[in-house]
Amino acid sequence: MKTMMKKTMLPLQLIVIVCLSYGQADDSTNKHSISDYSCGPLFSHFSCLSAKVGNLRREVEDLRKSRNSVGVAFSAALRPPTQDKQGFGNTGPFQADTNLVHTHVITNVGNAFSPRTGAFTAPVNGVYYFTFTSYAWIKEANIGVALYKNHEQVVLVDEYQDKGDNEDFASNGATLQLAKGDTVSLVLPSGFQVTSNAFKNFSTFSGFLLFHVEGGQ
Ligand SMILES: *[C@@H]1O[C@H](CO)[C@@H](O)[C@H](O)[C@H]1NC(C)=O
Ligand SMILES: [Ca+2]
Repeated sequence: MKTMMKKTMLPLQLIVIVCLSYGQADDSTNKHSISDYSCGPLFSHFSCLSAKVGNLRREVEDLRKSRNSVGVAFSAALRPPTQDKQGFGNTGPFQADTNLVHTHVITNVGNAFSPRTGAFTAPVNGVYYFTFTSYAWIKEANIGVALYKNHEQVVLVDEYQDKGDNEDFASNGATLQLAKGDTVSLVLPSGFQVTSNAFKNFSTFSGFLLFHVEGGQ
């Protein structure tokens, strides 16, 4: 008889727990963590378990919210300092390495990219992907663009124009693990040039958060 009781009690327990936890779903002001609930002798077994389930539901809800709040993605295009009739113009060459500021924002979810400084600033510790495409329409000059993490060059493209070929695209990209506050920007190395267009988005810089790393580097 005793063993019979035990067997029928188990599914009943589950039903009661589920019912209680649904009943608690609106109580979102309770901010205890799961470990605060030890089902000690002072609590009745059912209400203790149902409190645990209710708490787990809220934790899952919080996690879901924090994940959704970290949406980070941008694309921006370079614009020329001066332009010809078709809108084309070159940036550089300069004697020193110079920040390339992509002023035309196409997408900037999360506002982590600044069209004023040209730099992306990581809003959270995480792994990000960046890519850039640089255009050249320059006779006998060299196109080159480098991607920097803080003050360190990470990847570079360069193209030495040979005679008879004066139109090229070059691109590169990198997956970077960043700490909150790290910056990523594009640099025009000294002596190089890049072409852009006032209306078309030829030379671009894009990046996005792949995933958040808890307490990461
Ligand atoms: C450049 O990007 C803008 C969006 O910011 C778009 O409206 C426009 O059509 C693009 N230009 C070309 C020529 O693709
Ligand atoms: Ca070439």
